[in-house]
Amino acid sequence: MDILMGIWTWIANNILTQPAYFIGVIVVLGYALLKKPWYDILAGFIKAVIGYQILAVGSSGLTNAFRPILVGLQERFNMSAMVIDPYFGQNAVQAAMEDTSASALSFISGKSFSLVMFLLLFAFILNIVLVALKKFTKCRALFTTGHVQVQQASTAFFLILFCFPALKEQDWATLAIMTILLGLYWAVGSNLCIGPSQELTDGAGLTIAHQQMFGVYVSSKIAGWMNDHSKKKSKNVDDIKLPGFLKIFNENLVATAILMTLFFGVILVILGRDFLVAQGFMTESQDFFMYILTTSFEFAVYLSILQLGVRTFVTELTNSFQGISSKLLKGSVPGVDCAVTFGFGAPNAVTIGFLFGALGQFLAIGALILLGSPVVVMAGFVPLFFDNATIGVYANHKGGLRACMLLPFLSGLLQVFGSAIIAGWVGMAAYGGYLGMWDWAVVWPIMTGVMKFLSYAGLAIAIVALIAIPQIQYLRHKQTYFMEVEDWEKCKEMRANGIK
Ligand code: ASC
Repeated sequence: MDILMGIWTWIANNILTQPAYFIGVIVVLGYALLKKPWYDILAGFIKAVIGYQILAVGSSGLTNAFRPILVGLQERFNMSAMVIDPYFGQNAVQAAMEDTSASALSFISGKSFSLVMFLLLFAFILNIVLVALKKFTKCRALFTTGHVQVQQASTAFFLILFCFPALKEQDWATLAIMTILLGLYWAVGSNLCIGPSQELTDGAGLTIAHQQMFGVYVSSKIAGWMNDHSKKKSKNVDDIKLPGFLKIFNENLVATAILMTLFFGVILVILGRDFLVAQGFMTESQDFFMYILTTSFEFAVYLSILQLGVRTFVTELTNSFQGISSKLLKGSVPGVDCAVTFGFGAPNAVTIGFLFGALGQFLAIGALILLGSPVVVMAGFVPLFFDNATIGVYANHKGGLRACMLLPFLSGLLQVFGSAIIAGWVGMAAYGGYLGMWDWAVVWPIMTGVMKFLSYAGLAIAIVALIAIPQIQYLRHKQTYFMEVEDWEKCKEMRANGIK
């Protein structure tokens, strides 16, 4: 038993929760199934792992550089606010588990975090089973983003125990319920995004496995609807050619750098030089203006790194996954980090999505403060950027600039209001953080509400609703549903000829 435990801990820590190696292992397995020579397998492994590591440098570079700046706002104004960010959310769950004080939340206090890791494993196995049974379940996507799975498993653990506190001492029953809900959410959510992702990438054969899957699907549908029902179509961000001096904005690096200098410039000026020095952001001898410029430009730097990472590993993943989808899990696609989509859509849609999401979030935060809400939210960088930029990319693809502004803006509002309501209600706000991404500010709060008020009937409703989603998708596209992942060119052709 000890040996098995040791193996599981090693796999969990080194592969399952490390997307770079997870993807690397998938590439090795895929190429091996395709009977490629060993040196191709090795090269594929290296490119996949390094590509993902490059992506992670870009993404964590962005997060590490800009998260403290946003959180700084809270300290600067002595606000007691809950930060909406997946890492803060995970810490909040851990803190609630470890809290044994008088004010601790009884349903979660004293639970061990290792249960969360078991939940992750079981839910992932369920995801595989659902895909293996795709003939019946209609689920075609596998969740591979381990770091996100840890954050989600923590939050789901908290929310579900909140709904069923009587289960606190019955670990197996709790884990069974949680596994079903979370495993279904992973399989169904990533499956939902296959259609929009195949359209966006023109058949790269991947989908998103992240924290805004329902958000992306809904936004993509609304964007398409806006496009179909408006007399004047909104142009794709890529096709907008600005005149005169504005044409410098046509270039992504320039646009990002200028817009971010304005955006973070204002925030840094509000924070003030003294605060930044005192907090260790900059040194006493540094020039304030040059500091603002360098910091803001870093945004464009990390974004470029991120896109390079995507280019490095996507081809390997797509090619090797054919081995898995033809031999092991027939007709399946890998679900990957949402940042992968930044390598496909219009580059400026990333920036526009981020900025309009920020507008929505800041307005919503202002409203919470003005209304005297008991829970005040602080914008976290990860939802602000990764959710809204991703939604921007998909919205732009289906509905052009107008959708690329509107849908991230709405997302910003939902992220703040949804998180404030759920985290205030379940008690996570007291521990300083909540996951805060779209699905966790909208979909999970709804499921939590239904389960808290209707108990096991609510649980049944949530499970049936999740199971029904891919079935409905299938019924609406019976003839091309599986073709969508098996032969994208043929699928496009059939759909162009009106075959559903
Ligand atoms: C998350 C999370 C991250 C980022 C990253 C985006 O939700 O935990 O580190 O988004 O996955 O690339």
